[in-house]
Amino acid sequence: FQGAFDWDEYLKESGEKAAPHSCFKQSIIPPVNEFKVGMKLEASDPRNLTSICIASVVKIHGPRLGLRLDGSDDRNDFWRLVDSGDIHPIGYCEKRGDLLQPPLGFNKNPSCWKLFLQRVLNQATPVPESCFKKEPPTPKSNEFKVGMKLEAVDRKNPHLMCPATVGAVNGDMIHVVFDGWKGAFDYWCPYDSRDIFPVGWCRKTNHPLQPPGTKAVASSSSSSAATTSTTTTTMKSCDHNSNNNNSSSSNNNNNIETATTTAHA
Ligand code: MLZ
Repeated sequence: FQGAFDWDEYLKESGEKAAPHSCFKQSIIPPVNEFKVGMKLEASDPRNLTSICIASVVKIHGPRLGLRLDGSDDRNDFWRLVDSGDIHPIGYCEKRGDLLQPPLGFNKNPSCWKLFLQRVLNQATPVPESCFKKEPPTPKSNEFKVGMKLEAVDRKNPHLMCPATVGAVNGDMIHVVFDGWKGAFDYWCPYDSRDIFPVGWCRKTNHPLQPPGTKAVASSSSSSAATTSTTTTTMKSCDHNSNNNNSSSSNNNNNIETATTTAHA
């Protein structure tokens, strides 16, 4: 699948330039992903950034991690880089004297939280500390110029990375315009967003890169995703019987895709 889209040829044809690496808050040598599916960590709840929750690795694409908050369902899965500043080893919260929080929309009775947490932590395989990589430095200023090319996370289908162009620059913000999608997926983000990458990043890191979206080649999004399944701790009620049917949820993989692409496919 990596062979499907060739930046060199594409840049030559369009006469456009790739944004230089110094524009991005990304490591020059991309971090190695040593996480494994099923391992647990602590992560900020993306829907409620002040709370830190237990999360499980559910997917791995290059240096990116598909994460699911324990006690939440797969519709809230999200992606982080292994050198993201808002993921931490188990024990991070406690060390800071903080309490782990249930995720927003905790799908069990709130009174079960403590017991739930205890069980999750007892059974967890924690991500070893050495897997967490240092966050790269932030470039001093916004060096992006209109027309520069980059690779960007499609925030409506956040497992996907796609070729994009800087459509506008305004102060510290840039407008990410996805090539060939007529604006449907574009967004503004700060120049130091972790969702934007230099041209060639996907190839270097073995992360799938979607081809630009001319109607003729509109992608079938998931063919190249590293599919995996994970076990989740289930707990129907607070009554004991440690109701731990480690149900392997083999169709989890499709959920983000079906949930988020139907409106835009
Ligand atoms: N709905 C499309 C995904 C489009 C991805 C576009 N990224 C900029 C599909 O399923 O093919």
